[in-house]
Amino acid sequence: MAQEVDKRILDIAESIKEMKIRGAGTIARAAAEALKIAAETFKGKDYREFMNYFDYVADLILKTRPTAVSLPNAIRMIKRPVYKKVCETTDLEEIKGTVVSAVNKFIEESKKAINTIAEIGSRRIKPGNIILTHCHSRTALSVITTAHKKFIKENKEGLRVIATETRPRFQGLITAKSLADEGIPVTLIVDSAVRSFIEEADLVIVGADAIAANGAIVNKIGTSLVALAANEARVRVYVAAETIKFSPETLVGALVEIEERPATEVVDEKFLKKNPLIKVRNPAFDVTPPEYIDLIITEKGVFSPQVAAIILKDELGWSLQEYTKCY
Ligand code: RUB
Repeated sequence: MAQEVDKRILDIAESIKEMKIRGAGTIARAAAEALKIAAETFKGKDYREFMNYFDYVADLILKTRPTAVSLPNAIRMIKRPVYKKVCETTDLEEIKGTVVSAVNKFIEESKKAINTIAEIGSRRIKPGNIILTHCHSRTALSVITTAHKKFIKENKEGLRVIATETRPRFQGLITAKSLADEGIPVTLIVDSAVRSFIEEADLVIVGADAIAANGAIVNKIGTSLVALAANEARVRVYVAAETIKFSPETLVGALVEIEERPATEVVDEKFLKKNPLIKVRNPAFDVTPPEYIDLIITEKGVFSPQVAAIILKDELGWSLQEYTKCY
């Protein structure tokens, strides 16, 4: 690689790997930002050299975490107009400008999508509802806080939330703190207490890392158990997710890869050394079958998981076509 990778790009890649940048939507927007930095800091004069650098950075970011499908979707959405531009012109400035505007458009639309989901989702919540959530999904939280603020403004009863702590990385603590900052009372529980508390809840709202063509949801490990308990207790389960969480590859038979993280997130090095016969498994996500999901709330509207394949065809089907490469 003629151009050395910019330090800010390496920092983004490292932060995603180490989960300083985390949550599927945030990862996607950070990936887009890295491509913009690539365009803004490229020092060469040749468009082909730039495109090689651009592809290299895209691959570097893609390899950081495997499950959140919004990451490859974001990269595809940015690559598409850029590759098209390269077929029209060899002017480097124009090509770099296309990267910057594609990234800006992606980030702007993604933020707008979350606000739309919040607005749509909040219509499904009633004053005084108790909502159970798992992990830390900014999309799910935007639905909850939007509904709560609306009720308070209308002098109605606000919401309460039951948040799981979410072992082993404790993202539930971020959830609890950010809801408390919005004035929403939160009860924090250990993950294994979900079945004991589910009957207190009116609704479950979670986010998603990926949505498969059959309507299955891939989200933080434990989500499927929450959904199972909710199903048993006849509590509805809503998934709040941008359409960039739908996985186009699953339309053609691929499975979503479930990230397995280090054992040291669960127990410390000392424990592992002392107990060589104990093997620790640490999958970061699990799959909730469509039967356990009542509704997927997206920026395009609310859908039952059974229509996931249609959403995929309408919104992201193009991404399965090969790019025309003109360099
Ligand atoms: C985060 C997680 C979130 C989804 C959706 O996992 O599972 O529920 O990513 O989040 P991790 P958002 O902490 O391992 O990244 O709605 O913010 O995209």
